[in-house]
Formats: sequence, C-alpha cells, structure tokens
Amino acid sequence: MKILLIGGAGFVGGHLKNALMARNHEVFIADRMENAAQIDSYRKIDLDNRDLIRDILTGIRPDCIVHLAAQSSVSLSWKEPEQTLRTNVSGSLNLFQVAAEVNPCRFIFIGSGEEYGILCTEDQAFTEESPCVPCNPYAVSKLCTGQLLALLAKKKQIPFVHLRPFNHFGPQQRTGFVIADFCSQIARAEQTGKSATIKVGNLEMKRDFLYIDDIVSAYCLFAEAERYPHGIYNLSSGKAYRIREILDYLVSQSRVSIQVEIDPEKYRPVEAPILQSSAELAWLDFSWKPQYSLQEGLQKTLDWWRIRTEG
Ligand code: A2R
Ligand code: GDD
Repeated sequence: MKILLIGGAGFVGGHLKNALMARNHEVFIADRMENAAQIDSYRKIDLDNRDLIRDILTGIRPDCIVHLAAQSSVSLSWKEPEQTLRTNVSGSLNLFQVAAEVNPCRFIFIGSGEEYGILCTEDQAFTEESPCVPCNPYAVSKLCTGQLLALLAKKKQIPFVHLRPFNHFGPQQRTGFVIADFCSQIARAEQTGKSATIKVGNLEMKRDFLYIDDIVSAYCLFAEAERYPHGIYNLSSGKAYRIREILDYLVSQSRVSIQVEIDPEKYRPVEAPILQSSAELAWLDFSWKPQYSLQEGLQKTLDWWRIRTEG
C-alpha cells in the first residue's frame, strides 16, 4: 500500500516510517523540514500552502494518509495559541479539503488523549464515550479538528478515523516533553561523571504512558485496516503514573547522584490532574494492546540518551 505520513519527519513519523516499510508498504514523508528535496521519499510541505499540498497529493496519490503534523506541545500552546490553532486546525482543514478534492483516500487523524481534559478520576478512566472538557489550547485545537474533519469526511463519504493517543515517549523524542527532559538531563550528568541537579516541572500530575513501539504498532494496524467500525479510538496503557514516580525510577537508574530542583517556569497555567484511559475498543476492533511495560520503555529511552550524549 502507498502510505503518506504528513508531519512524518517528527518523533512518531520516523518510527512509523520504519515500521510500515518493514511491513512492505511504500511510505512517503511530507514535512516542512529544509532538506526534504535531497531524500527520495521525502517532500517538503506546509499546511498553510494549499497549492503545495495539491502538488504532493497528485504526485503521490496515496492509498492512505496519516496526518501527524501538528504543533504538538501543550506547553508551547499556552505561549503561542494562535500559531497552534493555525497549524492544528486551519492547516489540517487545508490538508483534508485538498485531499477530498484530488485524492479522497483513507484518512487517519492523530488527535490526543488531552482532548478529554479535566474530568478523569482515579477510578474512572476515560473511554471514547467520555465527554471532552479540554483545558489547554493544544487540546482545544485537537478536539475541534477531529470533530470538523469527521463531519466533512461523512459529507464526502471518505473513510476517516480519529485516534486519541495518550502520552508516548521513546528514543528520538525531542526535549520539551517530560521523559526526554528527564533522560537527557540524567545522561548529561552521567557524562560529566559528577553529581548534578536537574530541573523539573510539576511532578504531581498523573499520566498514562505508552512506549513508542506500541503507538506505532497501533498506527500500522489502522493504516492497514479496510474500515473503521468506530470513529474514535483511544490508545493508552490503562494505567496512569504520577510524574514523580517516573522521575524517581529514572533517578534510581542514574550512575551519578542526582538532585532535583523544581522550576516554576515549567509549570502550566492549568493541568488535568490525571489522564488515564481504557483502550478496550482498540483491542475489541483491532486486537491491539501495548506490549511494553513502563519500566522497559524508560530503560530503553534512558539508554538511547546515554549513547546520544556520549556521541
Ligand atoms: O514543527 P517542526 O518544524 O518540527 O515540524 C513538525 C511538523 N509540522 C508541520 N509540517 C508541515 N506543515 C506545518 N505547518 C507543520 N507544523 C508542524 O509536524 C514535525 O516534524 C511534525 C510533528 O512532529 P512532532 O512535533 O515530533 O510530533 P510527534 O510527537 O511525532 O506527534 C505526532 C502527532 C502530533 O499530531 C501530536 O499532536 C500527536 O501525535 O500527539
Ligand atoms: N515537558 C515537561 N518537562 N513536562 C513536565 C516536566 C518537565 O520537566 N516536569 C513535569 N512535567 C509534567 C507536565 O506538567 C505534564 O503534566 C506531564 O509532565 C507531561 O508533559 P509533556 O511530556 O510535556 O506532555 P503533555 O502531556 O503535555 O502532552 C503530550 O501528550 C499528549 C497526549 O496525552 C504530547 O506528546 C502531546 O502531543 C500529546 O497529544
């Protein structure tokens, strides 16, 4: 199958490209990175530019589009709400409308577990039926886009699915996301061989984490599916951990002694205290469930940062 990953040069896209190619698909990446023209399967795209989107879609004519491109940081969305909405809402609308006009293939929209927002409790995990009360500009942008594209897809009879991944992490994720922030600082401290202080944000929040290989295995199944029995699927482990527990585990693995300093600059104006979800629907319809424990994923990610920092 010919699969086009929009925003495919990002963290998830790199892993997804490798996994899809290993399953014998022909994979194309469209992203806004500068050196796109030098690599065969890469195309430079900008979601603001409908002509460019049209050229790429008519040139490739994919069987399936996985739309990963986004301003993906919750933290940045507080500082740049306008740019977040422009990329995530208007940019996605540009992409979808051009696709519907010139290449109406299957369309997978990557939303976020953040769309559910503040109503989760310890004993009531989210399901796809839960009401959404998003509590940051990024979450608003993903909810709005998912709803908008689902309506347009219905009108045009385009096979469409809206996925809601909860937090995910692994090698190659850039700093600015919690586990990359923790691992990169620990690896740097180990490199100096001396005890060090690392800066962290709010440790009281609870989040439901998946290792990158589990997210990618789900996206492969959705890319290969002929139909989607439901319009929305949550992708999650089913269990939230306090960020403090994750930090404690990583610090316990450190080869040098680590002190922790809370940095108020890393706090956000509002946060959902807990985000936790069942992924039962993805299991029932697609036989997907995560394979990696949180500890395995953390160990692999810390080891990757160690090698990267040595290099
Ligand atoms: O922001 P950049 O220059 O790193 O490029 C990102 C790209 N992107 C765009 N591509 C084309 N036109 C745009 N206007 C545009 N704005 C952003 O999308 C980046 O290469 C990619 C997104 O990758 P990451 O930020 O690494 O996100 P990640 O973790 O791979 O997440 C994939 C999806 C996103 O929709 C998240 O919101 C969701 O999963 O959690
Ligand atoms: N980034 C960061 N850095 N977050 C920290 C830190 C730190 O040093 N210390 C504590 N945190 C807390 C944040 O306050 C938040 O509660 C949690 O760790 C996770 O933050 P991020 O890793 O930045 O991710 P996010 O939850 O805001 O968003 C991610 O997950 C969403 C799905 O739930 C992103 O990957 C989104 O794109 C994705 O949709």
